Amino acid sequence: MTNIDLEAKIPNNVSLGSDKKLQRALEEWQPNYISWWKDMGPSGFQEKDVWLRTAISVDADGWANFDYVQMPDYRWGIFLADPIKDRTIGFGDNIGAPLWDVVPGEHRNTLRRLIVTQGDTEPASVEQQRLLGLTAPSLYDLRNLFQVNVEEGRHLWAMVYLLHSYFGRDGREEAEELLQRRSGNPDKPRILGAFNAPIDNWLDFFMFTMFTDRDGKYQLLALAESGFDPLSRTTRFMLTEEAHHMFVGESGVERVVARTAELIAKDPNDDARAQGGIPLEMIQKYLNLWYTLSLDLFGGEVSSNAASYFAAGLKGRAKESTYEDHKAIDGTYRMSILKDGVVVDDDVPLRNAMNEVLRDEYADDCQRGVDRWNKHLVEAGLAFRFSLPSKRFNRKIGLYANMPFDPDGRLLSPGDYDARKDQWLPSEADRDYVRSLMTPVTEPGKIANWIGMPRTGIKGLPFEYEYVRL
Ligand code: BYC
Ligand code: FE
Ligand code: FE
Repeated sequence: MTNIDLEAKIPNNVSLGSDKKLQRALEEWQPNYISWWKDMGPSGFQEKDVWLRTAISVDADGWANFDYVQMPDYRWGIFLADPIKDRTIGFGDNIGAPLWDVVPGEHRNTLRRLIVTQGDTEPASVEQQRLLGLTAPSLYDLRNLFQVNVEEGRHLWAMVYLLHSYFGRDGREEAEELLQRRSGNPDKPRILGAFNAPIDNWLDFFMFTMFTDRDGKYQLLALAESGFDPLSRTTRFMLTEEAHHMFVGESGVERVVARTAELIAKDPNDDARAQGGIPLEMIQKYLNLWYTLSLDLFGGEVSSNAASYFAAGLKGRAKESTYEDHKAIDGTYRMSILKDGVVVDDDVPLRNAMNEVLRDEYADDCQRGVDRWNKHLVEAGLAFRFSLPSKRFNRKIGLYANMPFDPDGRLLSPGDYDARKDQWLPSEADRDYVRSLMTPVTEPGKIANWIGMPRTGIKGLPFEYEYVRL
């Protein structure tokens, strides 16, 4: 395993010191990154000590060190997972061929685009979440938010390393632009839809880390299969960090659900809202919103882009080795498509269906989380159940973009849809209500009324621990 040089100006396990030109270029990018972080990173807490984990090795066990750090001093660095012995290109037209250690000329633009798209999401999410610290429900949650934020910052470093090392001047320009675009800014928006949507309360945040970070998991799994080995190794290490982000989301929503169930039990009229909680129906609307925004991130159902990524060996399926046919030339994939305004099943050539294959795996993974939330409702003796809406509902990308499907997947008239939309997605009134609950709780051991306690604290520490010193 390649040792991590933690003393270096840029911590890394890629022997950065032996490539002076690259090192200089990245050291020039570093202050721009820090100034972006100070402007667009977590607002109000830059000078506070936060109990954070930092990567110190890429070993499966014990890669992390926990300590108090002020966020601008976080040791953001470049960490690649170790190469997999004897790995060759695992799918597509070049199956069995040696991996690429440099960018093949014919795939240069495509690869750069994939890396830029991936890289763009990372700072975008930090920008989206920058004000949440001001309304955290507990110090435990505040710390988790910042942990997620610094790691998304590190994911940006991971992509910028690839751009600087392998894409010359174009790559350096792209790396600059990753610091120029701004989430939600109409003049210079982030690239993908969900990363321009506002995250203005903690329910948004938990749904985002549940559903949108989980798109990250699936995209990273697909890129980890890449024949371009540096991309594969970078994304494999990013995946180890991603697990925590999804934990924050899934357990966060779970704690909201558990608390709502408690408040319903307490109230003479079974009214969570009367007790200052978030009603189950409202939670479902936020689920509908972030799940569907995240479905869009997989791209069109039928995609020639996806087919060519696969053919070239640039982007595979999640856990490609679990499939039998790695060429996918003759296969088809059954999906619902629109024919003359009617939804019908159709067999699409497999390579063109790769976005949908990945989206379906993702949907199954989301369902497992939703099932765990529902267990709380069963235990509480409540009849309500959460569910994932139809993949046709609220889409902005692909076959079903901007069409009035309801959460059951039925096509409505535009008028009907508009009249009922507020039953399915957070309305202004819902947003106002959730926002009204977001008063900060900053005393160690205390927690806001609308959310339950976590099962355990961080890394064996109690919930009462002072995770952020204010
Ligand atoms: N918004 O063939 P199509 C993460 C564009 S999240 C706006 O259907 P393709 C994270 C598309 O670019 C993971 N535009 O799509 C999570 C294309 O444009 P052009 C991020 C969209 O190329 C939380 C056109 O529509 N990683 O890490 O097969 C916190 C039709 O293209 C969208 C990646 O995305 C959209 N939602 O697939 C922090 C992996 N969807 O060519 C981080 C890299 C599509 O007409 N990216 N378009 O100009 C990819 O693999 C692909 O670019 C996509 C799109 C899967 C996103
Ligand atoms: Fe990330
Ligand atoms: Fe993430």
